[in-house]
This record gives sequence, C-alpha cells and structure tokens, in this order.
Amino acid sequence: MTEQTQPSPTSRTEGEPPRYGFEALLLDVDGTLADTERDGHRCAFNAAFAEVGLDWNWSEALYGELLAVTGGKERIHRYIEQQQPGFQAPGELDAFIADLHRRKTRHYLEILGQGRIPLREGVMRLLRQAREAGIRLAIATTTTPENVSTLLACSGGADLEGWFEVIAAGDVVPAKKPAPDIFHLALAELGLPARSCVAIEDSANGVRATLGADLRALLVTVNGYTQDEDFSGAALVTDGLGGPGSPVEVLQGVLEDSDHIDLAALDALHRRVYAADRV
Ligand code: XBP
Ligand code: MG
Repeated sequence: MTEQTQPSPTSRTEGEPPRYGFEALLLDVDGTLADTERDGHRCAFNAAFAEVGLDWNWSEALYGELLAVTGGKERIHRYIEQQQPGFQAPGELDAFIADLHRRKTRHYLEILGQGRIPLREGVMRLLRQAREAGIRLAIATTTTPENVSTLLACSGGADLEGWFEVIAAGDVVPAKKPAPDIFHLALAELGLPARSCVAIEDSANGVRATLGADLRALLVTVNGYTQDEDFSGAALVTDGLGGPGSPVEVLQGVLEDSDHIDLAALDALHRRVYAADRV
C-alpha cells in the first residue's frame, strides 16, 4: 500500500486565511521530478537483459516507443509480444518477467545511488515553496515505491521523502496509468476532492490518468520523450518548471504573472480552471 510519511509542517497559523486556492500538489515521478527514463530506467533494463544472457538492447529510440506502455513488467511483456514473438521463457513467462524486473530495479537503484539522475530544474524550489506555504505534497506514480524513495534520497536529500504525506506507487492499484487508479488512491489517502488539488505530469498517459481522476488543474512539463505527445485537456503545458532568470517556454495554455512555474502560477492555473464553476 502507499506509505504514509510525516505530514508536512505548515507555516500557516490557526485562523489565518489560506494564501492559495488549492490544498495539495500531486506529482508524477518519472519524467516529472527527474528525467529518469533515458539514462536511468532504460540503462537498467539493458543491464538486466545482459545479466541473464539476453541479447536484447533497448536503444533510446526504441525505448521512446516502448514508453507508450507504463510499468516496467508490462513494458517487457509488450516488447516480447511485439519484437520477440519467438521467445521461449525458461519456465512461466510472468515469473520470468517478474525476475527480470527485480534485476532491472536493482540496476536502477544502483544508477540512482551513483547520483547520475538529478531532479529537474525547479523541482526542489517548488517543493520548498509548497512546504513553506502549507500545501500538502503527494506522489502518484507507476514506478515502484523503492525507486521513489531512492530517487528522493539520492537526488533530493535524506529528508525529502518525509515532505510527502502520500506516496502512491507501483502495483498498489489494479490498473496503471493511463488509468486514473493511482490518482484516485492518492486523493483518497489525502482525503481531498480533485478540485482542491493541482497535479503535475510529463506524459500523455499521465494526462489521461489525471483527467480520468478529474484533476483538471493540470500542468504538464514535457521532456525529450514526451514533447510531441497529445496533451489535450491539460490546463498548461511548458518545457519545464524553469526558475527566476530561467523562463519556461509555454507550449499550450496560459502562464499568468510569471515567466516560470511557482506556487502563484499554479494558483492562477487552478483559479482559471475552476473559475467557470464559480459563476
Ligand atoms: C513511468 C513508468 C514506469 C517507469 C519504469 O512512471 O511508466 O514504469 O518507466 O519504472 P511515472 P518501473 O511517469 O508514472 O512516474 O520499471 O518501476 O515500472
Ligand atoms: Mg511520468
């Protein structure tokens, strides 16, 4: 199940009116918190294949196609179906894939441990801002909980995991993104309705999952693998979070009052999305 960690301390005093119109920020992990896919997960899959003597090699281009399938085990399964139809697993296929995925995860944790996958620009800044403003933090991801914990610790610092009240990750739901299940779980753990939250994703699968959970206040920060995907329905699409002196490129929607993503920009996005509901 999800890990309940320490509730984020808030700087708001009792009775003080909320500064922002939303209460929680739900974040995706892979591609959003960090560019983990090309130099992280992809390399870990290839290392696991080599470890068991398979001559499979997922190039950067092929991996970009395979990312259409979320979940590492599901991705291996789809690859075998599509590219290795004659492959005969030694024993039961699902057990073989599960073993291969466990090996892949070990390699991925090693890559993270070498500090090779930094958080994306602006992520720590936004998380700090949210924490100081009393905005609750949650993660909703397809990857495994240990991958999340290790990424946060190795790339963000030992206490970063504790900033997240909810970490909804991996096989804890029946269906992975683009199904909305993991976001429904995170919202349930937060005890909040979707309209009280803002979500940040990086991919079309993530957009379908968030919108499926009615998380309409949705920012997409694209990356090399997702930049050409369809983000219909996302309130705002940018090339990242940017920062002071590092303006973002707006690819879809409107960025008000700022040239980068901060809490005020997310608040304006949230207000715009729900303005129509207020009339
Ligand atoms: C991205 C995914 C994951 C990773 C691989 O997750 O689809 O499957 O690619 O991680 P998200 P695993 O964008 O939702 O964070 O091998 O652990 O699945
Ligand atoms: Mg993602």
